[in-house]
Amino acid sequence: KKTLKQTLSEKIDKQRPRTKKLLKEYGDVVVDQVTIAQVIGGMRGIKSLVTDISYLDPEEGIRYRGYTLEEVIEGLPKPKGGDMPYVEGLFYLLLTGDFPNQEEVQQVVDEFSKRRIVPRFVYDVIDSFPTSSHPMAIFSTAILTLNRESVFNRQYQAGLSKKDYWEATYEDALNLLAKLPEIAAYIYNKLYRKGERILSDPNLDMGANFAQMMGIEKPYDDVSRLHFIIHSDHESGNVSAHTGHLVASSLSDIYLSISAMINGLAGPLHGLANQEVLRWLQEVMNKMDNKLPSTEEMEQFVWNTLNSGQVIPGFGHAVLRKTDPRYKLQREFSQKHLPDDPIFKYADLLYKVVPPILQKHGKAKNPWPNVDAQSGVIQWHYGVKDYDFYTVLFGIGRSIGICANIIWDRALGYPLERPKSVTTDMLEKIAGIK
Ligand code: NMX
Ligand code: MLT
Repeated sequence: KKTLKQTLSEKIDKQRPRTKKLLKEYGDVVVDQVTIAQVIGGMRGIKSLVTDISYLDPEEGIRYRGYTLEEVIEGLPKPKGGDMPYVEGLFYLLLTGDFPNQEEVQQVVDEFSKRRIVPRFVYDVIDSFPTSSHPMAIFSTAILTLNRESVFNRQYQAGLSKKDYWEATYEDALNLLAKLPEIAAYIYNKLYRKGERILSDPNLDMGANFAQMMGIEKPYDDVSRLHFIIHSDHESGNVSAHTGHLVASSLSDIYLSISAMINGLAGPLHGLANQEVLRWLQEVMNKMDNKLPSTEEMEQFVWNTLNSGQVIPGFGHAVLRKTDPRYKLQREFSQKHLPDDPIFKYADLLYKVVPPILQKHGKAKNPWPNVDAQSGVIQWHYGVKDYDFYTVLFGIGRSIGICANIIWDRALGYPLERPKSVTTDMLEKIAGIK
């Protein structure tokens, strides 16, 4: 039976000539034009990156390897007794474009299990952080600390050939992904449970193992699987994916690249928004003495936030122009599993109230909720109430997609990323002002 690495190797051999042909024979074909608004405005919309792992349509939302999230969840094998698929199967799909069968998934589960033990020095570094530190800073540092383990670095120093870069990167990626749930749970227990530690079980899949280490009963295994799967990839231009790609393009190893992307994810306009949603909701709940506000009262809270110059976390998007399908999936999950949860009711009220207000406010190009408006609600319900931790969960998921992307970057020989900058003077000349 073929391993994931063998299957991937065949896919890479097939893909390399396609990229080579585009580059050699069609390199001069124009893909996009760039306006001054895009240059000043965070490069919004410029088609300047390539990935086959996922594509984000503004209206429809994300597809992984051409499949909607529903199709991915439907098509991937599920562990016995689970409603959500193996996260390891998603990694197989993102890397190869194929849905694995049960046996192929089990191979990946076993690979992860073998590689999950975290070296002592990583725990020592985590232990040395003050407990008032943000978990994302600890998470990023713990990942960085693992850089000394890099197979890629070792082989590069020994004279690795370019065509083999991806294989060493693949080893690093698996070694890191297998350890992330262990590292995250350790940070959680250190910060919020006085260091009480529940060990992992080598016989469990990633989602179940994470639930076990968090000490949370079913269906938190499915919650974790769903969470990691829907957060894994969002094409290449988002801050975390782009950072991972950029840093890896200088041949920094997986640990340096993933640590860097985690730092981008930790910003409130990106992944940290899921923490911000809960913080904002808690403020509203405190003001309301935990009573559900009326529609008018909620509208007033939203306007107060906007009028004080802040954004409404969990709403808006740089690409999406409709409700995020990741939001919808989590809302459906909440309707099924926690319909009476007070925080869910609050979040649902926001779904009704915020979009028309943002439309009236007239600034946000997309008034609809994004993934972060729901994810914390589910975590809260299952007892993970320390919302500072939520972005770490996002980070585990996102690492899966970015690792898959970096492996392919190396396989296709994508070069160092180095766009060109201009000065304001130059822009004024281009605009005809000077
Ligand atoms: N609340 C208030 N104002 C908003 C919001 C919002 N949710 N979304 C956008 N705007 C404002 C934005 O600040 C900007 O204002 P200004 O002209 O004063 O600079 C204006 O509307 C135009 O912004 P857009 O072009 O619609 O959005 P952009 O592509 O620049 O940014 C986000 C996208 C996601 C950063 C923005 O919508 C936002 O700040 N949302 C809230 C934070 C959030 O939920 N982030 C998570 C995104 C998903 N993720 O996980 O990464
Ligand atoms: C993401 O998942 O990365 C966010 O939705 C942000 C983005 O796509 O820009």
